Amino acid sequence: MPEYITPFTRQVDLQNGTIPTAPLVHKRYLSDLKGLFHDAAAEAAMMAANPLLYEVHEASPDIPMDDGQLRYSTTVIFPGKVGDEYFFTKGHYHANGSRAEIYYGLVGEGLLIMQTREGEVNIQRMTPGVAALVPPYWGHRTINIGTGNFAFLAVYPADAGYDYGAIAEKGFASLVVERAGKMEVIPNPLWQR
Ligand code: S6P
Ligand code: ZN
Repeated sequence: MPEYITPFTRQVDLQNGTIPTAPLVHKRYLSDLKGLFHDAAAEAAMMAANPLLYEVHEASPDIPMDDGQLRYSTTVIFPGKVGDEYFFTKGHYHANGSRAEIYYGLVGEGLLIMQTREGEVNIQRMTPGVAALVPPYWGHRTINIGTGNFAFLAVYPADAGYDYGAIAEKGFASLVVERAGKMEVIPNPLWQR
């Protein structure tokens, strides 16, 4: 007999993207993303205030990390910038690189930036109702380019895992910044393959 998981549902709040009954909520502050924003001086200047950049509401943290199991969560990124760069998530590859993921836009306006380990970049716009596929082996980060919260649902294999190292070290080949009041995607001058 297989080991059965008891089915369950959780309400997702479509006003703000939270899961009010989530058993686990991660809060990520600027200090958790130290060194990731391209303007180091702007980052240092904001560090004393240490704003909350985003929350991850984990619907199913107890689902075992076994082949075939799924987990889901919502991510709520608050609006703001470090220098001219919009608030974003840390970004990761899946430690188990062959694992894909689905994102579904819930609230606000964002971008999903993806990158292969060879440096190919792909950027998709995320708004409420947009479903995005993160295929296997693509690193991924989300960015709030709006003036309110940006939130999305993520569904992913429980054994996907997280590899934050490569992105923490090298970042993405493109940066998303605001110039003269408009969103722009520019090459990351520090990026090397
Ligand atoms: C998990 C999925 C998301 C992110 C979340 C925060 O595979 O991609 O739930 O974990 O959006 O991003 P990060 O990069 O801080 O884990
Ligand atoms: Zn992921």
